Amino acid sequence: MTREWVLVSPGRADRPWQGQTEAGEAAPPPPRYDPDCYLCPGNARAGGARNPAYTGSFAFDNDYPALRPDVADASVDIGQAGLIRAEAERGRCRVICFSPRHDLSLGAMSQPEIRAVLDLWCEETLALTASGQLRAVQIFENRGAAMGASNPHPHCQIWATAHMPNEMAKERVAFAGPACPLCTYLALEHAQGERIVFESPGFAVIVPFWAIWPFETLLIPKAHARSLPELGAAERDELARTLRRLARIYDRVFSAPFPYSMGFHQAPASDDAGWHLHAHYYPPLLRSLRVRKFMVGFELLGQPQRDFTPEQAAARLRALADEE
Ligand code: H2U
Repeated sequence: MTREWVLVSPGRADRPWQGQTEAGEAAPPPPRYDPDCYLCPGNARAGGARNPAYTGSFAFDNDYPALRPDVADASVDIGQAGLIRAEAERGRCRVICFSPRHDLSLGAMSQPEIRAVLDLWCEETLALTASGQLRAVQIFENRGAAMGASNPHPHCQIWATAHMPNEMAKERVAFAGPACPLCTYLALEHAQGERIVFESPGFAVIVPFWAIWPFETLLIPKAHARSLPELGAAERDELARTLRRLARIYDRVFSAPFPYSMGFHQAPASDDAGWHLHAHYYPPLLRSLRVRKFMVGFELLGQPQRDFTPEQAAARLRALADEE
């Protein structure tokens, strides 16, 4: 998809480890309501606003947005060399609480509750692009302190930008055609079967052949939908079940809440390239709850390297899948 190589070195996970371990992920479960949480219903946020006594999912403008809508066009290219080049960026940042409950996660929420979150993602996607000013809508969840989540209350963020972010720009090249790479890829994965974690009539969860992170997965709708709002009611129900099922598998890998960053790549507004909606899950853990994969030395200076094969990761995740 991005025309980059990954070095696969099965067996390296056996090497001794005396380095950093993660602390705190296996902390005691949080309470249902935390009076000090800035995301719980009725509580004051750090920015001064107060949350309503919401009973389902709840969206608000990020009080510390990285992007603002009211930015004038501007660009510089010092010496016209393309090296010291900048463009003004406009956008909006939203925060979505999945549930009023402080102690839940997508894996612990019911399918109808997740479906409601999904409907809110669709509404937000349409609302953020309605004015024609913003094109790319990035929905993402940072889960767990190891992935920089600022608070255990189940939530995600949405950043919508006028320009295409780098990762989407790379994928856009692959989606420019003529054939859809994800439709082709799904057919190849079905033929091989080795990297599929689980599937339902409408969705497949795969450890992609090009996975970088140890337990990285790709969630793909089998039908060629371009964006979340394009999914019909039955597909949304099924996607909600899929999100729940995958979250539960991850939490079984090390018998504890599994940190990750996940997010959807959907067609930018008014884009005519052949996008195929999908979600990436990037979990950082390698050997245990306490030992993560570091993307350092060779990964930073050369290319990503993984310590066991995507087929091994898929087999491990597949063994933890249930019918839920
Ligand atoms: P993360 O846990 O992924 O950082 O998301 C939480 C977001 O919530 C974060 O971007 C915002 C932070 O800016 N936030 C508010 O908008 N209001 C608050 O009162 C605290 C946190």
